[in-house]
Amino acid sequence: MARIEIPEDIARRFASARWVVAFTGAGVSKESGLDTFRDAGGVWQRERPEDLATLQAFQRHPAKIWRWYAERFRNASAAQPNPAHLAIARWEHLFPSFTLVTQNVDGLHQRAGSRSPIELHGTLAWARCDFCGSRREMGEAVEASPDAPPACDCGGLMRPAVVWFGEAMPMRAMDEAAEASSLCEVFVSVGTSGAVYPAAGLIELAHREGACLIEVNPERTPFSRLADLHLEAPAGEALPALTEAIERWRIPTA
Ligand code: BV8
Ligand code: ZN
Repeated sequence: MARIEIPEDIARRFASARWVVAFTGAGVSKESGLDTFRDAGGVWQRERPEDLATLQAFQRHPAKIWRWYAERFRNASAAQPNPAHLAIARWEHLFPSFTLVTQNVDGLHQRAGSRSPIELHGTLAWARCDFCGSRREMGEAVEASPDAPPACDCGGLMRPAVVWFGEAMPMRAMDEAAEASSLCEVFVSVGTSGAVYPAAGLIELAHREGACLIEVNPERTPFSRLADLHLEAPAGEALPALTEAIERWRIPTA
C-alpha cells in the first residue's frame, strides 16, 4: 500500500478547524462489501435508477422493488463498518463542532459509532406506510413479509424509508446540512460521484463559502478541480491517514 501524504498546510488547517463536515457517499461502504451505484460494477450499470428507485416503479412493481430493498437491507445488516467509518466516528471527538452528512442508507456510520449523522436520502432501517406514514422496523417487516411489501393497518403499503428520485428531500435534514456546509472550515467529501442533487450542491456550497475542500475518491469527480486536496485512494486507507495527520498537528485543549 502506497503511503498517503497529507501536505502540512492542509493538515494544520484541518487539525485546528472549529467546524468540520464529512459528506459521504456509497464509496465509503465499498470496502465493507456494499455496491456503489455509478462506478464500474455499480448498481446503475446493471439496472436503470428509474426502474428501481422511484415511487412510480414501486407503484408498478411493488413486490420486485420490495425484494430489492429487502436484499439490500440484509446485505447492509451483514456488512461491517470499515476503517473509513471508524475514522469518521473518531473525528466527532476531535473538533469543537463536527457534522456528518451522508447520502447512504446502510446504517454503517451509526454502527461505527457516529451518533447523529444527517441521513439525506433516508434509511434502510425503517419501512413506512406510503399512505399514512406510520413506521415499522425494516428487519421485522422483511422477516414478516420477505417477498412483497406488507400492508399497513390503514390499508396502505409499507415502503422503505428512503428518498427516491423525484421525491422531496427531508427539509430539516437538508437545512441542517446546508447550514453546516456553509459554516464549516473543512469539508471532506468521501466516496461520492457528486452526481445526485441537491446533495452534491453541498460540496459547491462549502467551497463557495470558503471551506477547505478535501476529496477522497480513487477516481476524479466534477468537484475534484475545486478541491484543495484530492486523495486518490480508497477511503479505508485515506481516512486513517487523515486522522493521523490531525492527531499530529492538533493543539490539545486544556
Ligand atoms: C429532488 C436513496 C425535488 C435510495 C438515492 C439538478 C440537476 C440534475 C438533476 C437534478 C437536480 N436536482 C434534482 C435533480 C433530480 C434528481 C437527481 O439528482 N438526478 C441526477 C442523478 C440526474 N434528484 C432528485 O430526484 C432528488 N429529489 O430533487 O426533489 C422535489 C422538490 C419538491 C417536490 C418533489 C420533488 C432526490 C434524490 C434522491 C435519490 N436517492 N438513494 C436508495 O439508495 O435506493 S440516490 C443514490 O445516489 C444513492 O443511494 C446515493 O445516495 C446517491 C449518491 O450516489 P453516491 O453515493 O455518490 O454513489 P456513486 O455510486 O454515484 O459514487 C460512488 C463513488 O465512490 C464513485 O465516485 C467511486 O469512484 C467512489 N469509490 C469507489 N470505491 C471507493 C470510492 N471512494 C472511496 N473509497 C472507495 N473504496
Ligand atoms: Zn398506513
